[in-house]
Amino acid sequence: MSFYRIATLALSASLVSSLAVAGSLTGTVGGGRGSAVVYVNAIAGKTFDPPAKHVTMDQKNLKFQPHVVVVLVGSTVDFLNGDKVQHNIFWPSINGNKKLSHNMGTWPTGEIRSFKFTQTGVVPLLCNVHPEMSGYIIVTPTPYFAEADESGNYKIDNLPDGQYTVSAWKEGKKVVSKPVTVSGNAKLDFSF
Ligand SMILES: [Cu+2]
Repeated sequence: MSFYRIATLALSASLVSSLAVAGSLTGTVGGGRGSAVVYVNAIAGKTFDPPAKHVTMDQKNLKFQPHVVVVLVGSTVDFLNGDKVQHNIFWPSINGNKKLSHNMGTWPTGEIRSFKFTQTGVVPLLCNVHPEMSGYIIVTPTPYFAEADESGNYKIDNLPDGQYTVSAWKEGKKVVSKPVTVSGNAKLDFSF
């Protein structure tokens, strides 16, 4: 095979990879302070296995840490009490559905209680020992999610080309959803 033939083949291969069937979805979540999460809703014909590894939500210095945890539906969250005092965890609803409320109980330092989240949506975490404590679990339908940074920028990588509904959650606000067509890299902004 000639050098040119090999070079041509290499060039075609790189063209193919640059015409990748996936890209990044980027944008901003505007509307003031507070945590924000952006996630892709269903991807037709695809299901996603939740990670075997548990995600930890700590209660430390009388705060949920981190303030927001985002997990794929089916994931298990380990709720750790990292403080020297007892904490409780309960949520009054999931996605506003009070039938999905749950009280995990109250437990001492160093102990973990786990919960597998099988419903998608916003889980507002509270502690009935410390009414000022607040945190969130955001349970997403796909692994294509991102938290916005302090400036409101978000980036979801390796999103396959396609047409999706993308949702944004911002603390204290109702979830906003928008359609987007992804072909390579795409942009989508949200404002609250
Ligand atoms: Cu507490």
